[in-house]
Amino acid sequence: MADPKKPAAGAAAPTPAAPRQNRLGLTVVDYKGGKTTLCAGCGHNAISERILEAYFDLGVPPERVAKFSGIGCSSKSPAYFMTRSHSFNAVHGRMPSVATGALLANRTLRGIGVSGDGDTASIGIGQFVHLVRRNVPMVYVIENNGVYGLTKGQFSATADPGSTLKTGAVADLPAIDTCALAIQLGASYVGRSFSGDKKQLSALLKGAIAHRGTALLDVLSPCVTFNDHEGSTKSFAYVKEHDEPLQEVSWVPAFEDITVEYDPGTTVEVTLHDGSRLRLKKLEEGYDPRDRVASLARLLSAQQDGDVLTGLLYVDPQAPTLLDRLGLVEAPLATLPAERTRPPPAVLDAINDSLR
Ligand SMILES: Cc1ncc(C[n+]2csc(CCOP(=O)(O)OP(=O)(O)O)c2C)c(N)n1
Ligand code: SF4
Ligand SMILES: [Mg+2]
Repeated sequence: MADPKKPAAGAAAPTPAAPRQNRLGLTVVDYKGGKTTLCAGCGHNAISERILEAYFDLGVPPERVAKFSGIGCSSKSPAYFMTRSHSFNAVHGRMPSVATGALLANRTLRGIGVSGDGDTASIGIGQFVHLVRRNVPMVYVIENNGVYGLTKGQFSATADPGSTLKTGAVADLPAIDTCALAIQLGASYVGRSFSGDKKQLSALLKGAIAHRGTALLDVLSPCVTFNDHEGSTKSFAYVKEHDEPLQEVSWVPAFEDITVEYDPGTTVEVTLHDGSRLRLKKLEEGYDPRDRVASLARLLSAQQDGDVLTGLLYVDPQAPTLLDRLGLVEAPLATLPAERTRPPPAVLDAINDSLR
């Protein structure tokens, strides 16, 4: 008897389904990067996948995106998504100043920084805090594994006190919570997620891309080679067991009106600057991500209990960005001709006269 799953002899082979296209007519292949050289199972690889899918789904032209990073396994990640975008692999801990300069020079670029917990919270903390307090318009992803993966697993400044290395060394200093720090400094979009939580991370990334100021995402991303053992608080097992989601995050882009099912009494909706919406179904009674003081209090109490609070922790869609504060012209500075950047003689004469 003929096998019903096989085409009959002489029949044409079925045509494979055409790949899904986004609103620009591009397929996900147009958003791919180089082949990863990171360890198999490294959390950073999953984050790269979520990032490229988010830009694809939102229909952002890859050529309009500028990727920035420092040094570390995490900072190698921009090579593994969106080859067609601009990219700058900076010095260890110095990505924020490079990104700030580039985004000031060309305000039409959509910036994304990918950094590590060492790159951001250890060597780069001085640069990080100023990027956040300036509200530089960009997405900033910290791939947080609690160690310096690239240099063989020493503790970083986000390692929780009491956690151990494979060697048995115990972390004895207080951990820096980059989300609490960012909220305290006036950050305008702050979330925490886990590389293994596809749905939550995708929604938070899309919200971050649509946000107009600094959108900080601290993403727990286990280092399978140096920090995925029993004494670690950044291992797959620990995060799965202690993950405390604040809400279920749904994302509605400005260009698509999808009806998301939700229960009115338990949902908060945040409209971002471009008209897209984040719908947050509260799992926790009374949590409002627009309340800065409450978000800090929740973070500190979760920390005390050894829980990993995930979700959208804080958002202020209207906070002025660095570009607003500087009153930058709409045209990118990099494209302005000399006549527009050089003051005319009459202006210089007036300044000189005023100093006489
Ligand atoms: C100025 C400077 N100091 C030290 C180093 C060595 N170094 C390279 S990567 C790294 C830590 C990276 O850790 P993290 O940012 O957490 O990235 P991961 O590898 O864990 O993803 C260090 C200390 C360096 N490259 N440059
Ligand atoms: S050493 Fe750790 S952080 Fe680096 S690629 Fe391997 S698993 Fe990832
Ligand atoms: Mg690290």
